[in-house]
Formats: sequence, structure tokens, C-alpha cells
Amino acid sequence: MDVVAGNCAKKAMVVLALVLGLSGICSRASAAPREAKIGFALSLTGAAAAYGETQKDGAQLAIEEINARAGQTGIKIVPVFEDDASQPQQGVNVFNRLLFADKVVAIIGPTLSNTAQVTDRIAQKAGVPVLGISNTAKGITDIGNYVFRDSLTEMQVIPDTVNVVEKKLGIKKVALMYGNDDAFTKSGYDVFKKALRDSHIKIVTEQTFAKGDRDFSAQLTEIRSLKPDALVVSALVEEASGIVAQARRLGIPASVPIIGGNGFNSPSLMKNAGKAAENVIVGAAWNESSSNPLNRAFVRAYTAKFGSPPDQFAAQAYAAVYIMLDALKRSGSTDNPKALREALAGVNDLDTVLGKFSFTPGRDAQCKPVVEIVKNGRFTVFGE
Ligand code: 1QQ
Repeated sequence: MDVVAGNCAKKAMVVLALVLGLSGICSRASAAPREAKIGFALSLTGAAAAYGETQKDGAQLAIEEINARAGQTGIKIVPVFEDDASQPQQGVNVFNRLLFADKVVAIIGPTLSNTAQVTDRIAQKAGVPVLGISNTAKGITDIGNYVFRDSLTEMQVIPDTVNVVEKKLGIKKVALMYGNDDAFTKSGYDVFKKALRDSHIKIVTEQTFAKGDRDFSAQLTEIRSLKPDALVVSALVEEASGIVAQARRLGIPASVPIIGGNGFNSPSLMKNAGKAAENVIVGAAWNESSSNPLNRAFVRAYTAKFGSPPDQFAAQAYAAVYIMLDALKRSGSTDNPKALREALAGVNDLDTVLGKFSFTPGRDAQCKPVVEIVKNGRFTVFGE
């Protein structure tokens, strides 16, 4: 009798232990979501800091929103933010740290194509996905199948910009200016040149400059003497601001529009160049006024948190974190870079602040460009 009772008690204890154990597992699963460690390589200092700062803000907002719902999704994003200082060599140091010390499951960034063309090879070799959020130069995703971007390339945006400008303003001859020491500014120059030729618009002069230049009077004086219908510029925003301000100061009239590539998409253009930035025309991947409900909520939340509205760079960073979340959910893991790569390749028609988002077979962004014009210090829609 005692033996039987003892057996029963033992069985009951085993059952109890199982129940407690299982419920322990279950409650652990809902209480502690799986952590996805994601590296961010952003230009928080140096020539591209104006972009990196809003990228960090956009990413941080998305991470906060996602982590607030981690109980439901089962995924918590643990970011590791690093500053690539707008320099390829610092980008290499940052990538090495993120990949081999922090062991992140993916990297978002780096800010500049000039850095990405070096760093993304390291991620490719390590088999860890990298998602560019502002790389628009040709060839970045050709580095390999672990390299993605949610930023439209110059090639995807500029021909459209030139078309819209040609149709609306009927320009016939332009002056072309570009930075000859940067992957993005050179790529933008190549694309502008081809698009202008395709539209039978004459290039009356080509002028160059380099990162860090502050005085553009020699180039602009030459340009002024040739009386172009428009000034076309491929520059990062620091140099773009100087060129725009000095062009007007040197007497290139406001009736001669200035047309820029992706580097112009930062509101620091208006902050630095003031009134001279009025009527600048630029192609973009996103505009603040988009009526997409996700975008309206994003603009509201961002403005409330940071005190000024987001720019395109913040929007692309914010979208990238949600693209990662979508892929992480489908990959079935938070620490398997290979599975995450496969899942990223499968992102399809995802609702984002950039609109419905998919990757092309070559892992570039597939979303709609917009042509903007600066009015009263804001980027407004000029045409689509
Ligand atoms: C690039 C760019 C820059 C203007 C943005 C950071 O588009 O480097 O590709």
C-alpha cells in the first residue's frame, strides 16, 4: 500500500514538475522576447553628419515602437550604434567591430556610398546581411547577395527629375557641377550627364570640386558667363549649400533653377543656404506630404519626439528597421544571418513609410520616386 501511494506521489510530482516546467517555458517565451542585435554604421560626424543624425533618430523611433510591442511579436531589437565618421577607413573599423566583436545579425548603413563600396565587402565575406538606407551610387548591391538597400539609386531617380524639369521648364542648356572625389557625387554626375543627353539638353560646361571646399567662386563665375538655363549639381549637402548660396550671391539669377541629386535631400540645405535654397529642385524617394497613413503617423510621432519633421533620410532609416522586423519574423530566428538574408530577399509589397516596398531581384529598392521643389523652406512636390 505504501509503495503504491509512494509511486502515486512520485507520478504526481513528475506531472506537477512537467506542468510547472512547461508553464515556465511558456511564460518565459511571452515575458522575454528573443533579441535581435542589429548594428548601425552611420555618419554621425564628418562631411555626412547631417544625414547620419536624422538616420539615427528615424531608426531609434522605429526601434522604440517595435520594442514596445515585443510582447506580441516576440522580437526585441537591440541596436548597436556606431559612428563611421563619414570616412571609409572608420567604416571598416566599425564594420569589423559590429561583425566580429558584437556579432550582430545584420548591419544597417553605412551612410555614404563612398564608405559602403569598401565596407559592404566585409559583410558579404562574413555572410551577414547589410541594408543600405542612403546609398544611391551605382554598383553597391553588385558587391554580393548579402547587400541590400532601401534607398533609390541616382539611376532610378535622376532621369525622372530631368524629364519633369524639361517638360515643366523647357530648359535647353545647363552647366554641370560635381564632386570628383566621392562615389555618390561621381555616380550622380554620370547619371545626370546621360539623362541630359537623352533629353537633348546641352551641357555648356562641367566644373568640379572636392569634399571640404568652401569657395566655389571660380567655377560659378565661369558658369555665370555662359548663361545656362539651369545649374545641375551632384554634391553632398555641405558643398551643395555653399554652391547654392554663392551662385545667387555671384549673380546667377533666381530664374536659373538649381537641380540637385540625392545629396540635396537634407533640410540642412535650407538651414545653411537660407533664401537662396528657394526653388531648388531635387528628386527623392519620399516626401513628407505623402498621404500614406503609415507615413502620416510617422511624421506625427517623429515631430513630437524630435521637435522637427523627419527628412527622407529619417524615413528611409525608419522603414529599414521595419523591413528588418518583417524579415526577422519570417526567418524564424533572431541570430541567424543566413536565414535573415533569405527572408530579406523575400520582402514583398511591405507597407512602409516609403509606400509599398519590395526589393528588385538585384536587391535594390523598388518604390516610387518624386520630384521636389523647395518652397518656403520646405521640400514640396513638384511632379511625379
Ligand atoms: C550616397 C548618398 C548620399 C547623398 C547620402 C548620404 O546618396 O552616398 O549614396
